[in-house]
Amino acid sequence: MGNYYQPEIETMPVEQLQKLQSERLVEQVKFVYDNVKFYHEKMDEKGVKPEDIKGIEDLHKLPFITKDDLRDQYPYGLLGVPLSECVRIQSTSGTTGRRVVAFYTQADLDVWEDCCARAIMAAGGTKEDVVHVCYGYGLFTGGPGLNGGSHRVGCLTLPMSSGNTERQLQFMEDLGSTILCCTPSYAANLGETITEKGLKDKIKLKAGIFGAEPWTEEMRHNIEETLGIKAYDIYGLTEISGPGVSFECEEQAGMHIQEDHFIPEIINPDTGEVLPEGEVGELVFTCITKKAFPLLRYRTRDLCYLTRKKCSCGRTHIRMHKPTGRSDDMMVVKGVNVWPSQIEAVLLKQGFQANYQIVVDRLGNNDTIEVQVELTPEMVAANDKTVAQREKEIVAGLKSMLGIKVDVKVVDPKTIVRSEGKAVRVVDKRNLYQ
Ligand code: DLL
Repeated sequence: MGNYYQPEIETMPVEQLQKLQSERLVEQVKFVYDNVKFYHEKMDEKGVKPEDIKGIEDLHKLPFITKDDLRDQYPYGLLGVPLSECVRIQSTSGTTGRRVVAFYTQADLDVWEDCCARAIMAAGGTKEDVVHVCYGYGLFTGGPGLNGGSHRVGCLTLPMSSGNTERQLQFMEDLGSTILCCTPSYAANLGETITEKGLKDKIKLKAGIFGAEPWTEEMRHNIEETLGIKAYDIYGLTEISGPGVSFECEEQAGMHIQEDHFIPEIINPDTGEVLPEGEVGELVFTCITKKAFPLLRYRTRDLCYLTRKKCSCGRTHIRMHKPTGRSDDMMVVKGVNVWPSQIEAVLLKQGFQANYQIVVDRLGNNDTIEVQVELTPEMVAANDKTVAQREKEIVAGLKSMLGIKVDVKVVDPKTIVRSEGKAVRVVDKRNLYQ
């Protein structure tokens, strides 16, 4: 058993927490300076010595590290310990050609699993629960992270991995799964099949822990309704360990960042300036306990804001608001910044589900953007509006949200490919011409 159950740390008064962070930061900066040549040189270049970092108030003096740095240092350039001390790697999918390999010592794995255990407990998990993990296993951190966390809490753990929806539902029914862990898009997909097959009464789920991709409040309500559960958000990234960097409590009002391990900052992505609490900007993390892959001031590219407002759950750890997308997810279409999450919000508000795809292309010198979205079975049954009427309403909703004309095609149910892991929402064909 790990030492995840530490209410005294999760509810520690903020001054005490910050003192702990300062002590850990000072130690970590020295460790990194002495053991990672890359940081040593980067800090020297900036004229910062480990003794200049006396506490969290000096964090801003350290240089940033970016995904490009990770790629340049691939595979071993950022190791803080000899390779013989490492026991595991995990990796990002590398869909944009930027594969990142993260390393873990056994102690790093223990911390990561403790973080996931805290998230499961915050969602009401106890050793009486049956945790159904259908995040992917393997290099992706989702499956191994939640699996490890579930073991620590002592839950019966079903290492289902992704895909094979029939089998997922069979196990869910036969073994009485109570907590579902997967991407929100797969949860929606499962919910759809459960409704179709009339299985809702046979399913015992009470909670879901969903993350790895952005999802809207509207999508949360849909999932909660179709599965009859409370849906909790969980956030993390491979570079910083995996899922569990932050998680929602019963308030479902932002995710508590596990500040005894990770110090967050929000910066202006263009200037690097640190922004005050409450302002939206790029999330940056400094790991203060990790040893094999010890990142300081890592720029995540995720956009969100932080709040230290008191939470009724009693946890004092700062909360991050749902990332609205990544700064590099943003598309510039017809000269306007467009985030897929904005389009999703419009569709869900009009009663559609998150079964949609955005296709961006270029015709001559002009961008084109088309949103394809499926009719829901309820819409087909109600038959109260024509497809043309629905398309018109979406075009108007998107125009008022984005300020540009978007082509819309409403298609039949089940015609858009379902995702089993992270959903592919955007097909940007313009890249083909570059
Ligand atoms: O997605 C880790 C994870 C697994 C998190 C399972 C939660 C649950 P990566 O594949 O490295 O790691 O992708 C990290 O996914 O920088 C965000 O852009 C996005 N992301 C992760 N969680 C959320 C979330 C995992 N709850 C990248 N909301 C991050 C929005 C999320 N975006």
